Amino acid sequence: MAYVLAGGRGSRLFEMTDTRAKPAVYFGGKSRIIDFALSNAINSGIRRIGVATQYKAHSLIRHLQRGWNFLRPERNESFDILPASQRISEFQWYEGTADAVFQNIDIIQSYGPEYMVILAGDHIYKMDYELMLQQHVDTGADVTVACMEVPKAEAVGFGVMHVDATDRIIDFVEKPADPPTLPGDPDRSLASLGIYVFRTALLFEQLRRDADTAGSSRDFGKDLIPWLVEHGHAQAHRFSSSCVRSPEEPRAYWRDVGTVDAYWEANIDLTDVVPQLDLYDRSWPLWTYSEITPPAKFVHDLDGRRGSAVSSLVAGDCIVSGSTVHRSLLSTGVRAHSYSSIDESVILPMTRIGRNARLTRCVVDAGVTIPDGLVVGEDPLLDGHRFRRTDRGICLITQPMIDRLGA
Ligand code: ADQ
Ligand code: ADP
Repeated sequence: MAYVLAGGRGSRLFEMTDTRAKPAVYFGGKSRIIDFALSNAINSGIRRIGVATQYKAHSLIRHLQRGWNFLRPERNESFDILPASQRISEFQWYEGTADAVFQNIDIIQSYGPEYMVILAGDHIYKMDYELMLQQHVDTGADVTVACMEVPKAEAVGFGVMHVDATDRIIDFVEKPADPPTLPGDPDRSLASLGIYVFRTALLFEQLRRDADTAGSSRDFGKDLIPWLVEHGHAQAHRFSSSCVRSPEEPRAYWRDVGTVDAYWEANIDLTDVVPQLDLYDRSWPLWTYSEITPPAKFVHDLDGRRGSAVSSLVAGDCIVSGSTVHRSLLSTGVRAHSYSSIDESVILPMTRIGRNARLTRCVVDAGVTIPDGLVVGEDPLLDGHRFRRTDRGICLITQPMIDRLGA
């Protein structure tokens, strides 16, 4: 059974997660972030899935209900949405990630899975969990933790480990201020991806032990994993060597799109001629909920000069009418009107871009109406006053920010 943790807020995405949890944030024109972990589970052959939700879960739950309800109990499959619902006590929401599993032990038990794959619902990656599961069975470890080498500077945001020659984890620290580095390489660290495989019985035993431990924050990275490293057998699973069955897969791809810059970049990367993340790989399809939409349409302006999109991804129900789109991503239902231009921008669903607008290096939230003539990305000072502008000069635009322009 795959158990997806989807309750975290993702506060570094600012206004994009004001009304929705990070796993529900749109990504790649047609999908939401959580679709990547769920697609990995389906593509790895897993047909029992639970998703724990908590923070601002409405649009996430709606998406899961619409898109992921195809698993059928009569075929021994299951799909459960598990919102924090004070099942253990009326004073207790999900405390940490481990608690989000602990509070649903009885529901998991009713399916009797032998192994559990615990995942985070907020990363963009392709991974064959079956390979990790096989390694877990082969090594006989108590827990297997997926890991990847990252630059030391980035490792501060991860659980960081030391391994021995057999990749057994001998030390684990959660989000260290000064991350330990790889032997012989002072610039790189081995980071946990927050993906764990356990035998279910052992996981339950550990969750109960941890629940009885005073002072525990009930978290995998802070409590359970460090305890098992010290008292049991924790094994590392190298992500880079495990990606996907398809031999054509160029390189392992894993991204935390937790900041506006990283989110923008990962989306814009998809417009490369040969992107690292291949959404067109039929051996590893990205499953999602998708509305029934008419095809994207391109109409030229009165001069017959504009009305095109190049090096861009354009979803269904978009109409590019007399405007120019370059290195951008238009999600479902975007309308771009005459004489406007969109460059290196991520436009989320149901956005309207008025005439003569010019958007450069923007992320435009779902449903925003960009007024006629608005120019963003050309005057850093003005942009910084009006929108959320990052150090890299990316502007996040939401409807309340647009409404304030008129005030
Ligand atoms: P973080 O990602 O910082 O570190 P956390 O904020 O706990 O850990 O989030 C993990 C996942 O659980 C996210 O998908 C989040 O949405 C979800 N989540 C958080 N709190 C939850 C709750 N109360 N209920 C349900 N779901 C919840 C973790 C590990 C690190 C590892 C990184 C890799 O702790 O060791 O390096 O993931 O990104
Ligand atoms: P998404 O764009 O992720 O599909 P929605 O925009 O429909 O989601 O809304 C996400 C959640 O936030 C929903 O629960 C919705 O009811 C709520 N929401 C949306 N806009 C507002 C708002 N202006 N004020 C308060 N809640 C809102």
